[in-house]
Amino acid sequence: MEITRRDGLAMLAGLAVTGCQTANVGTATATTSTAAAGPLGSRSTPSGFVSLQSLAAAKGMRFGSCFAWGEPGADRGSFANPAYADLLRRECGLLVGENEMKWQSIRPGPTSFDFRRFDAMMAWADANALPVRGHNLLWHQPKWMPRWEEAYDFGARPAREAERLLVEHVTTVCQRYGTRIRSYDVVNEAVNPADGSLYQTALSRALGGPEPTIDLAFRTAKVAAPHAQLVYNDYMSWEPGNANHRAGVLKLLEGFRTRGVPVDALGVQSHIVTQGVDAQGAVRALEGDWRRFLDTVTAMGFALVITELDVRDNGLPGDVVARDTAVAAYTRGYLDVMLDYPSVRDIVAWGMTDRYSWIEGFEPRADGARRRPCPYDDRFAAKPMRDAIASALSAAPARR
Ligand code: 9MR
Repeated sequence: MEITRRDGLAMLAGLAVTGCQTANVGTATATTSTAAAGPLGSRSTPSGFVSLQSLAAAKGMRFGSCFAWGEPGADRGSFANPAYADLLRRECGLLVGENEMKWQSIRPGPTSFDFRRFDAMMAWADANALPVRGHNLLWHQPKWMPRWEEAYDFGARPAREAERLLVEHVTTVCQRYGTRIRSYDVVNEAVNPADGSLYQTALSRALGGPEPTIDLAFRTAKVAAPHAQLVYNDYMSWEPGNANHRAGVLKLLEGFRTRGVPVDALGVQSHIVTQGVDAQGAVRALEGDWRRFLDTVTAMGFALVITELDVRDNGLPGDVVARDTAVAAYTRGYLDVMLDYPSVRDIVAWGMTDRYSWIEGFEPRADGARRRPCPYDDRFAAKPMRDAIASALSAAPARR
C-alpha cells in the first residue's frame, strides 16, 4: 500500500519528539489528556503523539472511523462538530459515512435522490485529504430499506422495473463520486443470522430472488466503479451464537465465486462482544473456529476489511478501569488474530468516542452504566482500547 504524503508528514510529526511535553493523547493512563482538556477543535497535537493512522500506514494499512452528518453546533459524531472533526483529523486516514449513503438517507422517493448531506461530508473529507469508503449501496433487509420501497408498485413487469431501480441507484451513486470513493460496501447484511438464509425485500421479490438482486448490485457496481474494491459487509462475528450466520455468509461467498460475481472482499464488521473479564481465555476459546472461517473466506480469494470495529462491554463489572482494561485486552486479542491475515489493510472503527456510539441506544447495560465501546471516552480522552489498537498495529506484520 502506498504511503501518502499526508501519512508521511503525520509520521514525521509523530516521530519528532521534542521532549518538552508529555505525550498524553493516546496514552491510556492519561487522565487529563489534551484531547479532553485542550481547546476542542484545535488541530494541535502534543509532540510525541503518533496517530493510529501513522501506525497503520507504517505497516501498509489504514485506520479510520465512521462520521456523521450534523448541523453546525450539534453534539454529534459529525464533521461539523469541531471536537469530533479534530479527532478524525488527528487519528484517521479513512472515513465512512455512518448513515448518509444509505437508501433511507439518499432516496426520499422512487424518482428522487438527495445527496445534500453526503455531499457535505465528502466535501469536508476532500478538504482534509481523507479518503472515504462507501457504505452502502444496498442494505438487503426490508427494515432498512425506505418505506416507499417496501410498498412500491413494481407494475406489470416487476423484474424489469426492480432491475431498473437497482441499476439506477447503484449507477447514480457510483458515478456521482467517481474515483473519490475506492471501496464500497456494495451489499450489507443480506444473511439472516437465525438460519443463514438470505433476506427478501420487496425489490428482491420483484426481481426474482435475493441472489439475482445481490449479484446485480455487484455487477452494476463493477461497471459504474471499475476502480473500486467491492465488499460484501456483514456482522457475523467470532462469539458463540454466530455459527449459522457464518455458515450463511460462507454459502453466499461460495455462490459469488460459482456465479462469477465480482466481489473483492468480505467486510468483517467486528462489533465484538466481551465474554467476561478473562479476555485471553475468551480469545483462546474463540480463535480456532474463527480462523477456520477466515481461512475458508480467504482461500476463496476474498480479502478482509475490518469495517465497523467497536466493543460491547458485556459480562464486565461497572467499574470503569476494570471494564476498560478488559475491553482493551479483548480488542488486542481480536486484532492480533485479524491482523495476522495479510489481506486486512483497512481498520475502521464504528465511531471514535463512546459519546456518539449506536450501542448505548441499541443495547444499554443492565446496570445502567454507560457503554464504553470506542477508543476514546465521552469526554474525548483516549482509553486503553486506543492503546490496544495502537499496539496491535505496531505488532502487526507489514503489508507488502
Ligand atoms: O450506527 C448506525 C446507526 O446510527 C443507525 O441508526 C443504524 C440504522 O441505519 O445503522 C447503524 O450502523 C449500522 C451499519 O450501517 C451496518 N452495520 C451495523 C451498524 C450498527 O447497527
